[in-house]
Amino acid sequence: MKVCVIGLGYIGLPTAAMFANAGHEVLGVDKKPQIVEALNRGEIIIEENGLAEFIKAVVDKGHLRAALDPETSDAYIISVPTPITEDKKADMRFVESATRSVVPLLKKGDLVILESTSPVGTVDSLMLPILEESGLKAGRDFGLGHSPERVIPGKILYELVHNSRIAGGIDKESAHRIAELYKSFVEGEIYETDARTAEMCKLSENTFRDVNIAFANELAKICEDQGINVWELIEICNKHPRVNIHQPGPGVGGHCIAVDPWFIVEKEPGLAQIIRKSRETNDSMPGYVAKRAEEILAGTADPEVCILGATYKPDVDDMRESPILHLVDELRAKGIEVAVHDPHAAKRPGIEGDLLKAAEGADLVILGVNHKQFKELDYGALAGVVRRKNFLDTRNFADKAAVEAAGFAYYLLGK
Ligand code: SAJ
Repeated sequence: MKVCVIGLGYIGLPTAAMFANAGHEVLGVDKKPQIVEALNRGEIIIEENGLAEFIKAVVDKGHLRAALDPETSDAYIISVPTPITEDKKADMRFVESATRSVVPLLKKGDLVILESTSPVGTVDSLMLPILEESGLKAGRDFGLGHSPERVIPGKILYELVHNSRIAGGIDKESAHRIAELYKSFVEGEIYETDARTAEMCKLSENTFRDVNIAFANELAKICEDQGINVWELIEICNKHPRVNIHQPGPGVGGHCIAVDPWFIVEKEPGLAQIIRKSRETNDSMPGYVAKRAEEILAGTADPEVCILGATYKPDVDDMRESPILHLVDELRAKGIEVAVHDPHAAKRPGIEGDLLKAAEGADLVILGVNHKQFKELDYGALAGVVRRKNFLDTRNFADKAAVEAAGFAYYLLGK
């Protein structure tokens, strides 16, 4: 088939390459000329394990090329950002304009698939009326539906193939055709359903994780007050065969889990009570950590803090929506000077690549992200450059004995 993938980001690009590798003739479309030009040279401008080699191979074979605008195809896959506005509403402008760009090209027998994570009703209330401006009727003349991705950054190529997938159509025929198309590379199970269920599935999966993490964060606060170690508590609770409490931390980041629950709240503000409260609980964590830092630093003149880690999760370079950025703001608002060290994000402004430079003169070191590199820190060297030996671990990740052996006072979030 001729497949047109609109939006060549972290999801659209590998998805386009998967279809190309499966033998389809694929056109990738993006508004950014640098992405289009790079792809046509067989290159990419994002970081993802194995993606550069994979893209080069399919482009060299001539199965994948890129353009600024869509061209006549048999299937259109929309994989554009659905960001959130300041007042926590989904910004659907990119989905809308991508849908509009398909209208003049649409012909009988085509298939249009939304991949972007979107509020319930996007397919039937936003996309369908736009596409029918072509004079064609959805369902009768063309297929339409939603098939959200479920991949985790860092393992995208593996998970695109092996994860199970949802194919939600505006009718049974659309769902079935979507499933058949994705079967060209997906080895996991593909579940056929309606478009609204598919939209809600994706939102519910990420909301499940957000609510569970919020529960862990609330437990952390309760345990601190009750003289209990939350990490030990969770470990023991999770020995129960039907309990799986997630991990507390300095907050929830990324462009998915910290965003998607708001798409449910936006539609159902009266009903989505636990969901909203969970978002608020997770968003309260940077402030909570900052308050603990302030307590540890009480009485210190001109206090300085060094934070280890800036990214939204371990072992990636992605700083989008990172709770650490909020922690930095919270600390600075309290008049505390902050330096941030991150080996993965060393090239970003404000991030120090050299650990000892960042820690020089610090009165408190906060471990914010559980990067592999932070498992074997040289605490002796760290002790040599700081002003006061205080260490706050927000991830229960540092080697407490080694931290204390170097003379630091060890503090743990949730204890
Ligand atoms: N976090 C905790 N405690 C935990 C687990 C995570 O505080 O127990 C924090 C992390 O530190 C991080 C944030 O949550 O800041 C989110 O990280 P993540 O690794 O859980 O998730 P993402 O955002 O990288 O990817 C998620 C995945 N969804 C689920 O696991 C349900 C992925 O499968 C989705 O494809 C992706 O969102 C998406 O695109 O929606």
